[in-house]
Amino acid sequence: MKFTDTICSIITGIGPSAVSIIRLSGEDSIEIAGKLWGGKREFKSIESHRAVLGNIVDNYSGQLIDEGLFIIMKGPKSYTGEDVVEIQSHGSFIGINYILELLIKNGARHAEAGEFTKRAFLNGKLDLTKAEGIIDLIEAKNKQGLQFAAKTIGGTNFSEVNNIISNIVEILAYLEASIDFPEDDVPTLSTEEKFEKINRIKEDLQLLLLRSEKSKYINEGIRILILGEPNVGKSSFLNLLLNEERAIVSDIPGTTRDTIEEYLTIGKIPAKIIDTAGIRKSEDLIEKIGIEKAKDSIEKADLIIYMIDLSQEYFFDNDEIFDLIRNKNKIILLNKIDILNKDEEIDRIKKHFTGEIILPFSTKGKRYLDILEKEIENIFIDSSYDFNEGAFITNVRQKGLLEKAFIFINQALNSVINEMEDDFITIDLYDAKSTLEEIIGNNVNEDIMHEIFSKFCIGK
Ligand SMILES: Nc1nc2c(ncn2[C@@H]2O[C@H](COP(=O)(O)OP(=O)(O)OP(=O)(O)O)[C@@H](O)[C@H]2O)c(=O)[nH]1
Ligand SMILES: [Mg+2]
Repeated sequence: MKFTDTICSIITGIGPSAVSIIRLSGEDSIEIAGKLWGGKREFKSIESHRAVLGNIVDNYSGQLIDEGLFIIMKGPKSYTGEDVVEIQSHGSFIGINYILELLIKNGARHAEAGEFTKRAFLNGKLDLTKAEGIIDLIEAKNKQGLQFAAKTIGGTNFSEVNNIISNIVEILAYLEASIDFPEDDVPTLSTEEKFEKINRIKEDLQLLLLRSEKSKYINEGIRILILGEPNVGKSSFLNLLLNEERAIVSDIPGTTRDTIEEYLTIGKIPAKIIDTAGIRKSEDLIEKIGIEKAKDSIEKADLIIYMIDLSQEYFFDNDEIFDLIRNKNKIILLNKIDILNKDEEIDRIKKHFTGEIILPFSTKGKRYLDILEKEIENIFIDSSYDFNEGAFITNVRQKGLLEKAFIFINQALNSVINEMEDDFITIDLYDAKSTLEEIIGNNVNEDIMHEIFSKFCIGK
């Protein structure tokens, strides 16, 4: 696709730094960057993909701005597929803005968020899975997420989806031939062959969906809600996880008044953790926090950490809070074991909460953290699963389309089983095909494209 305008933007972080990079992309990028070039050689004669040092000069006033490296990358061998120039200057806020203003004065336009990558996509330099992989890589919250994203950029997801599309096309070719030329001697598929071929596609999709499900929490993270009576150590627990004094801790019950939310990583899992005001059993829970609000945050949570203060006697007679979380993933922490380590009391609580994960704990020191982290990972990640093998579709948009394609394939398979006419089978196969094509970006509309690329940061 040919764009007539040339866009520019800083592509490194903003703020004082050793080096910043400004990128220009478009037909006139060499011409425009050349206006600021204060080096010895004629700018246009510089070889592609070669870094050359020269002055950066204001072509209107003649003022010297900085010294920098200029790199011309002639299309199509560039990020966007267009002629690109990158200027590496010192990372001065004033200097960078000066250069950008000049580029604009000389005919460039400031790039919108994601516009470089959008051009790369429209010029066929990358498909949508790779484009979305770039966002995931930039935003990766841990090494595993980074690895998924890097593989996506490497093309793993693209090729697995593309293979399935090719397999669908192959069956369609057979079916169409027998529909269009029923009298002729074209090769046809028996019901068994149709079943076998379409079933293989179903299995391929199932595998992709399974991998996507297995990696869900690694990618999307979890919400952890800390609940318990006042003074049991909820805020101390939050602080211990964060390794900082984030929440106020005191021995006065009712210290935390509102919820406190923070982000952290537990093992492989990114998590949002929410500390709450203690819930007093003696008081009317409904009045205290508003049942709807409590239910809402409980419902949204993937894991409840329910804390009990071992140094106080725990009364079971009024398990209102517990009733609310009965059906949730939860871990019960018997806190303050450093003060009181009484086996009978622990046994008594364990007996009451049979079937629950119950861990002795103390927020004084880190010695109980490892076990807790393992338990959390066990709940959300299948540790026996090999996360290195194959494609992991982690993007929510792509996952939704996979599910949709799976339904179409299932319908096609049912048509085969019920020995319906080939017409019925092909309709669903075509729908499955175009749904999968949307994943890699072969037939996405402008709105979807806008939505995807607007998620990028400026300069990407
Ligand atoms: N010995 C001991 N004291 C603890 C432990 N955890 C918390 N405490 C103490 O218990 C008191 C209450 O701790 P917080 O973390 O404020 O408890 P909370 O559950 O957030 O209390 P509220 O916000 O009032 O609901 C403080 O004096 C803490 O120092 C622990 O594991 N061992
Ligand atoms: Mg608190």
